[in-house]
Amino acid sequence: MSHTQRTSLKAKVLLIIANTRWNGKRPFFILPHAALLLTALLKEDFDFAILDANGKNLIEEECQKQIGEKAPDIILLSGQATEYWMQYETVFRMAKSVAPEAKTIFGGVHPTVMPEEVMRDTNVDYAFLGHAEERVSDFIKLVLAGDIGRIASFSGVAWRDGNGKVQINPVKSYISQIKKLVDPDYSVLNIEPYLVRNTMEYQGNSSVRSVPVTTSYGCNFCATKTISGKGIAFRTVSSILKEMDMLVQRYEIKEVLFLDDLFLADRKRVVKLLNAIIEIYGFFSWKPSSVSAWHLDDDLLELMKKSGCKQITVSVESGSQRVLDEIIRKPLNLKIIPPIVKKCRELGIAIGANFVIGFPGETWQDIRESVACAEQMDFDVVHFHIATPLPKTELYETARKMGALPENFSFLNHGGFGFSQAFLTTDEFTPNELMILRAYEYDRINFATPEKEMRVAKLYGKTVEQMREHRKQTRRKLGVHFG
Ligand code: B12
Repeated sequence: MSHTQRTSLKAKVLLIIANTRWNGKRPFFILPHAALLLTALLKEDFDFAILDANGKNLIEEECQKQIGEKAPDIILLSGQATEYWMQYETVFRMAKSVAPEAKTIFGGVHPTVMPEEVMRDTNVDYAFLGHAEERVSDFIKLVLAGDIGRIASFSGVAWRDGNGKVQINPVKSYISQIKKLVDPDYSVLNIEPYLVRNTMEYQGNSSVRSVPVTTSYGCNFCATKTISGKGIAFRTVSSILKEMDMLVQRYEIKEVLFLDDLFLADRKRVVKLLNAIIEIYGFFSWKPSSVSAWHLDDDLLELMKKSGCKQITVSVESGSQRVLDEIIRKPLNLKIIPPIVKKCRELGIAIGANFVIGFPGETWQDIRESVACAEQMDFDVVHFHIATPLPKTELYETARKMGALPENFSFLNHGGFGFSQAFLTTDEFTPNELMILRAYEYDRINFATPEKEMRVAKLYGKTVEQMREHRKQTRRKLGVHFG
């Protein structure tokens, strides 16, 4: 359709959500919060649409066809994790082949931490770094107007100058510095495909209609200093309740997942939210993602239970106090964990724990201490992860300086970067040792007795037989039990 035939005078902006299953990757099926915020930020100014290849499970050809049919002026893509970089490249290749005139803008975590690399792909016209609030609409207008002069001084974008040379304007502000957070807008994305995830392959497993609600932005670990700065932006209780109410009324949601890792960080806000949930719903099933143990105490756990919390996962990371203190500098005293487990048992809140093995500087003995801790503390389920040197993290820099990364290491490795892969070799461990240990200790600890086997199966809403098959695949593929 030519521009003159259009009914709307507004420019057509199309946000594409890549299909996580492309390129043989594990499926990832969590409602993308960024898409809801971009809707709120763009739908008034533009003719805004979303092409959700993930929710609709579109094959590449179908996605490409639909991009062509929509004839957008601007194509947006959000990249939350470097692990999925191949799918992002696929989207831009498709976009340029059927809509060569459209300008492509790549935002989200991946372009924020790796702008040089993503701009090597000439199908990406612009990388957008950092938060979108108070910026994205203005930027799209500049792109539509071809105003290179103002783009050149727009902070937090990567672009090409008249000679085709990539220029990167550093990020000047973070999400905690903006004046007002926007509420997620559900009016354009069809969220139905994301509501039930009752399989073990998808994160945020749930057998009832459930949805993640993000309540804060920022974090203290990982690549977050590059992405969100040091501050934290908390949504207000009334904004969260408004979203929950809409989800219940319109989508008959039965459970909410609070997946932001800072959900409990502001005690006052959590207490206010949970009391309001009790007042409004009496009881509403909810689960947080991983929580920091030091935010928990008996009073809070009781309130959490009363309001509907079914399950928590504590991020212990290491069972070696030395590793916590000296290597990851996490302010966690392991002594506080057993009383929390005890209280959760008393209240009937299921408690899982996350451990990370394979940090640079960690000894084999430290790793064995983590395994022993995971076993002795009697969690309902434990997960072992392998330290991943993500781009723009201290972990990556330390590993590089130690010579722990392979010579040909690349984040953009076709063989796979990310989940359940080990990369570091030190005097103490090799990638293979870590992957074998992880898969077998997961199996040994979680399924030690018939009672434990049933407990874990129940937690996942699976039968013991289904669980056994999952375990077999986990062992056979050393943890890569999907795809
Ligand atoms: C909550 C969270 C999750 C939740 C997801 C919840 C959800 N509904 O999406 C869960 C627990 C499921 C999760 C899973 C994973 N996560 Co996570 N997660 C986070 C966390 C803590 C916050 C993310 C978030 O919701 N932010 C709020 C949203 C709105 O922000 P945003 O996506 O960045 O979007 C803003 C801007 O980037 C921008 N923007 C985004 N897209 C676009 C697009 C355009 C065109 C434009 C202009 C702007 C724009 O606008 C938005 C509003 O300002 C971040 C840490 C962080 N501070 O970012 C890690 C983080 C993103 N996760 C990370 C990882 C590694 C993962 C996993 C791969 C872990 C794993 N091994 O399984 C998976 C895979 C996720 C996937 N497939 O995308 C890493 C990614 C690092 C990297 N380089 O890859 C981070 C940065 C943490 C870290 N370790 O450093 N995660």
